[in-house]
Amino acid sequence: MTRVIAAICAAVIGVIAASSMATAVAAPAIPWELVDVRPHDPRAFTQGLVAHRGELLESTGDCCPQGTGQSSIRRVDPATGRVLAIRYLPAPVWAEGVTVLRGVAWQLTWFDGVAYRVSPNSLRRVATLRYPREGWGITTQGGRLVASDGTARLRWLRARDLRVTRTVVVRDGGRPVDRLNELELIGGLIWANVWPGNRIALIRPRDGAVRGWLDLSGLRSRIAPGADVLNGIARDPVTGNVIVTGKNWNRMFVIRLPTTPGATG
Ligand SMILES: [Ca+2]
Repeated sequence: MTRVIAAICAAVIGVIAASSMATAVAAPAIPWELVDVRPHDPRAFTQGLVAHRGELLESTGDCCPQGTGQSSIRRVDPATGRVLAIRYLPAPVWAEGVTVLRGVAWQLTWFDGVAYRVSPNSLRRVATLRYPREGWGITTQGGRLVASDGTARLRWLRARDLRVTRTVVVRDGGRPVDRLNELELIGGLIWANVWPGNRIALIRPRDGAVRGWLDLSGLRSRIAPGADVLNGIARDPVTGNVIVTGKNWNRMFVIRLPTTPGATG
């Protein structure tokens, strides 16, 4: 009997060990290909980027002598980088991520305690909602807004009142991935810039597991020196390619992945 119990214990320990080894494995690097290089306004201290009706919506934060001194939201031609329309936010509001849910744009602020509901056409603010935490990146998933706050945490929010309906901690191999910033839902995975750096985590929404990493440090040699960090991810709904840029980058880049990790594995 004792031997049977010992065998059962050994088996259980083995399963636990195998399980913890599986969760401890860090996500792999994912290869990417450069498809196109396009102009980008180097005065834009980019905080968020999203495609909408054939254009890009871009949110910029107030920063730095080379910036405009004011946060903005803009409509941008994705082919030429030309700013088609721009609306500035009153100083000292520091704008952050932007996304579109059911035809309505949402723009976060860093530490102003509010989020804006915005018309994506006129760029006018149509409502100001309380947002009691730091705003960093924002995207959508499953009919909800999903926001980062500079930690490893992602929050799902219902659009009506920005109430938090779900929270996950993003982990790679069991370790929290801190400083998640700009977000984009692509192929069922949430892509997240990790600030400050050149890497993007591909995150499974169900449990926050990182499924792969993009290392975009190779793009830095293609932009004007002195620019700030990578920040800005938008999926082109027509081609399925991804547009990335950065804070004060003079270029934006169209990339594609030859293979993508699944969201369900
Ligand atoms: Ca985005």
